[in-house]
Amino acid sequence: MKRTQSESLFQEAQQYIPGGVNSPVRAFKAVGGNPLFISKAKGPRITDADGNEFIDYVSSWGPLIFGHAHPKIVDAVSRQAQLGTSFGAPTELEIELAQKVVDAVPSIETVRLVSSGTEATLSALRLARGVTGRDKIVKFEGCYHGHGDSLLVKAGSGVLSLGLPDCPGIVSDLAKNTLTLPYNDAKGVKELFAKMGNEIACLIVEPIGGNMGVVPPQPGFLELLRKVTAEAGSLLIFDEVITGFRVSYGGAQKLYGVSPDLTCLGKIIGGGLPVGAYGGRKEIMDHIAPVGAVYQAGTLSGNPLAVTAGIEMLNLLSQPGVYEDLDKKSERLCNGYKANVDKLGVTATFTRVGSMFSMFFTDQEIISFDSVKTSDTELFKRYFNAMLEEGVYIAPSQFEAGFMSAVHTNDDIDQTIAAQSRALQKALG
Ligand code: KE4
Repeated sequence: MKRTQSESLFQEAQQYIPGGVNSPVRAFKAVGGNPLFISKAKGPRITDADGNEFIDYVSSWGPLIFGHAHPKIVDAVSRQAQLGTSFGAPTELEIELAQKVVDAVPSIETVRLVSSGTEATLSALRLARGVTGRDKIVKFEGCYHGHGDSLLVKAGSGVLSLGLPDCPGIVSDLAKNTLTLPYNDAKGVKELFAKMGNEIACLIVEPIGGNMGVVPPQPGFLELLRKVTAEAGSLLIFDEVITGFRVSYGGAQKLYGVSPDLTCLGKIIGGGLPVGAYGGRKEIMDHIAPVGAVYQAGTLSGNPLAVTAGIEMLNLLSQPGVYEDLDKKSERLCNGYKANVDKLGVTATFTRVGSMFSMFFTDQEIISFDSVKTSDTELFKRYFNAMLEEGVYIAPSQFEAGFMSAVHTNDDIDQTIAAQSRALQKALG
């Protein structure tokens, strides 16, 4: 596969941008080689700077559930651009998107728009601490909630230990207020809240793990989180930046019937442009400035172009049958993968919730970050590069999710299944 253009662009990019990328996971560090520079994309396919075309299952890490450059989104954004790109003043468009989110997501009565998932989660944490007057927060190993300081924290020695900075620059006095548990660890959750529930401002969780690869909640896990946080007077925050409008029009909270106190959104609600959001009951959200005293602001929050893309995306997703179709397509792909794996005698475990899915090169049941870490990442590295050679673009890490779009056709899927069989054989050597 010709990569000369991407290679030279990568050399040039590194002169001006740290690591040549504006987000670390794009650098292909986990899979070797240098990143492909993408020049265009349409529907389920992307084309790199060397003209190589790929069937895409990264979907820009989740936002493009209706594929790349969807005409309804492009036309609407182009029209809005003619009317102005940013005013720093309220617009009718923001009311329209906010109303769609409020109508769709069961636990959201009012919502604040921001410009990224990270902004959404760090604002929600500040709000929870402001409302409860407490400092401690709880998160789960393997869940990623953006790069806010309180969230770039790794588990200390014991399960109930205080957090430690997960990278330089995180103040240890802040990190120690972040408590970390294994995902799906019901016993640990009960022990922690029994021990110090009244000190905990909030618990933040991806209701379906998407940043370890896809790790679904065990039956009863989300209900337990709802119970113990309510009993402790702590806020339950669902980070639905990936799952929001991905696994159902009302997100994971609709799918599983568990209502958090605050919900963080991003990705899909921006339709491929920068939008994040956090929302919840009005009594909580009214603590946010200018109504309340918890400060949060943003020059481009509710940006007209980004909000227009988000509105069009939610219009597309609200059509009847969309999620049933996404589920059927994703099942077709994963069943094809499973058939390939079985035929070749490869050890692999699959996870899927709707149109987010993963294949792990392990025989372990996938319930936590520890179980995911048993995967053969060397085999994944060979598999990833073989898939590229076969024209299929998957996430450049075993610990990321795969995404189906509404515009992948059965033919695209069958081509992918055939390509994956060849890629597996190459990877197995
Ligand atoms: P952003 O700040 O990247 O918009 O959102 C942060 C975030 C928050 N919560 C969840 C559950 C997320 O998955 C993310 C971001 N996801 C990663 C990859 N899974 C984005 C890719 C990247 O970092 O470049």
